[in-house]
Amino acid sequence: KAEEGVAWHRGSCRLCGVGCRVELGVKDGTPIGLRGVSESRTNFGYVCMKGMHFWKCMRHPDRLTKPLYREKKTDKFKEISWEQALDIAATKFAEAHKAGGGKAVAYYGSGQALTEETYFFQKVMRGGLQSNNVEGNPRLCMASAVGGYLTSFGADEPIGGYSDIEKAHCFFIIGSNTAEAHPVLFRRIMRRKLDNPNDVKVINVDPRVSQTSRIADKHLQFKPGTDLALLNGMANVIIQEKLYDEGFVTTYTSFKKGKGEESNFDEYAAQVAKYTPEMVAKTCGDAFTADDVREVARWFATSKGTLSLWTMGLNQRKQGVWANNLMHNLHILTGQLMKDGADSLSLTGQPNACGGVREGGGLCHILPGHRPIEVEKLRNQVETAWGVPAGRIPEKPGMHTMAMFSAVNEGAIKAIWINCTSPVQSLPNCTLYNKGMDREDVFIVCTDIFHTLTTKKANLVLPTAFHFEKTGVYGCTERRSQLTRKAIDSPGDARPEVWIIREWAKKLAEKMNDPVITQCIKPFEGLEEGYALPKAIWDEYSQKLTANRDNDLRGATYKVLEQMADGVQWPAPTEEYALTGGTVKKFVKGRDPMADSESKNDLPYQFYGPAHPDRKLWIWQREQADPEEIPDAEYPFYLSTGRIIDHWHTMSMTGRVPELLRANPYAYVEVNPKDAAKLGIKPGDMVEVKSRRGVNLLPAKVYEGPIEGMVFVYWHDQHEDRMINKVTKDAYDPGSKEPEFKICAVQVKRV
Ligand code: MGD
Ligand code: SF4
Repeated sequence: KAEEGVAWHRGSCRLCGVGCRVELGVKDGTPIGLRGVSESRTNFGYVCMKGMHFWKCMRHPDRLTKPLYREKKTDKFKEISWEQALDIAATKFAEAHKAGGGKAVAYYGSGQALTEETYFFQKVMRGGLQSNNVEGNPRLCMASAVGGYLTSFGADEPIGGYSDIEKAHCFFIIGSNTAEAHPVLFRRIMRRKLDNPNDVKVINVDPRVSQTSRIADKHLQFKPGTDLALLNGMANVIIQEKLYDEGFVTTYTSFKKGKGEESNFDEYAAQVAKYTPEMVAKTCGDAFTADDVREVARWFATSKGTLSLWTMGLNQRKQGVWANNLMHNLHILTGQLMKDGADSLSLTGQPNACGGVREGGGLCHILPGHRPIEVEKLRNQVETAWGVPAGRIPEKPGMHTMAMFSAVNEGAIKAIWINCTSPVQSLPNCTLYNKGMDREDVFIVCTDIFHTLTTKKANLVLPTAFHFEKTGVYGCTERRSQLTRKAIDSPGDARPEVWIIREWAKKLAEKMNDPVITQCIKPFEGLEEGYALPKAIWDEYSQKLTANRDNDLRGATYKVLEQMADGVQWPAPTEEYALTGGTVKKFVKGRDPMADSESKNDLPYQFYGPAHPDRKLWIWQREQADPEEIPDAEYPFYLSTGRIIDHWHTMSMTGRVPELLRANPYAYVEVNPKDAAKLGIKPGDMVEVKSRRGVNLLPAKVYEGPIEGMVFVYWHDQHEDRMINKVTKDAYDPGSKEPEFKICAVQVKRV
């Protein structure tokens, strides 16, 4: 009876990179609930707590419903019309451009924006405003994984996907609390282990014992920042005990060192030889033994299929790309890659970091279709597709995230558009990087569904449509595109971003008297915003800019995506092929159409990734190196930060859902019982966590989670006293430019 009159609309979940298939129930135009669908091959009907509840944001009374403006950041916001709002946004960006060209304007986006939104924003920025200052929060999240895949595999692509879970015999979970950050995927891993307790091993490698460790046969805990030694040590055992796959290595592997100089197997074996199990155990803090290193190396190498999974524990590091390389090394060395149940799979944090930002051109150094910006031929391909003059896109990459907000601090960026993210809270060492946002000579536009700590620093706040209030595509960890169609109207005057971008660009073209900007939006003129407009944007991107690229999506048209309830895995060059579900195992002839069409020899595997001219997988020599900041006498503890199951990032959404807020209302600091005893800290005591950059005041949870000498804080809380990014460090990986959120040094004391 309760279901009477309820229409269920298919789509994907709004939160996290798992990409669960869901259905939104709508009755009389109002959302009434969200459910999983048992026939889904992605989540088998399961959804997690936060996934189940995000629909409650849709009719939340705090939703932004009118454009808001203030000339000065000290003024109060006033409601204005869309006409006025877009005129102001265009005037300010035109003025900034006049003053400083493309370098003075910027777009800072999100791995939660739809692909159509990211693609369209970067088109107007690059083709229209001639600016490569196009960035987004995936820089804080996935950039090291991109660097790792490109340098190890030659393409920003893993080989397999979720279907390997049910075939894996060994899980190597490192730097990932999968149980809380990717809960529905973890359920599949747990099920595999419970159904095959003796045949499946789970190894968890993490400085903190988490919910994920509970199913582990072996948990290796280590001093933060020492895991590069462990990964090299495992490679050493595998070589010493001749557990590597000689045939695979000989046929498919090259060896590299430094910045890409040639090396060979013997040199590599000699480099890792110093990482003896005994040396590794000591370097990692003596929380495990040399025999543990030997044992996990053997499990890894000899299982019938080893699947490694990781996220921010490897990525958010000063040596993030190297850590990713070392992970891939183990898979290449042992051949634990191409067979079912084996893969080296970096889990994505957000629902559309893969698909939207990485593939759609949402970072300062890449154009759509994984095209590096410096390559003239690739820039010209994009210019031709857009019908803009050759040379329109600047040849140099724009500013990466940390450089972008430093330029805001200096007033060098004069107008910035922040979409679907809240950098005031999510940047490391945020007090420093927030300063510039208060400058009156920096104009800030925010597009969001709610007020956030960032909208509070804006001049112009534009209310946007939320998930299921607009149409578009997300891409999840396993490179699967899924369409969510508009199912309900947005509240008040909130509009989809694609409409906002088009109308803004129209005014920009007028104010700058630039017909090339008009050209950028010409294919989308007059289209209705709920479906026709995003469809036209998707068509342009997928048909013109992914053709014959490693993320070829030409077959994943809206028509096909509407039929394929679980979406389509790329590459999928034709509709006919996309209707089979797409590519489940990449680089394998007969299973990946690109491997067939790009085939250069009789070998079964074709590593066609554009970054490796020799079409081989590369094993890298990478040494253990310290993080940027390590504890000393003054700041004697490691601090690490991460997610908790009930909340999403800045909590701007999940903090407004009573069920989720009640479950975890505020951040706390986890302290190891041995440290707590030394410091006289009891459960619930208020504790000061202080670094060289800032301080937090947090209740203590005394818990055998973090290794001795380390404390852990989840980063979602917005309260001034508990915003841990005031404390974290802004050091970043020199290659990926991803910040080291996972490690810094702090003082910890009871107050
Ligand atoms: P979110 O809360 O995801 O955080 O950090 P942010 O991106 O800053 O912000 C998303 C915003 O989008 C919210 O304000 C939400 O209201 C808004 N929104 C929701 N739907 C829509 C929509 O349809 N359109 C628009 N325009 N807006 C919408 C994430 C970042 O934080 C990331 S990706 C990582 S991986 C980092 N992780 C991390 C960590 O592990 N530790 C610490 N200490 N800091 C971290 N910061 C990083
Ligand atoms: Fe949504 Fe991720 Fe939860 Fe699935 S696991 S329901 S995608 S938040």
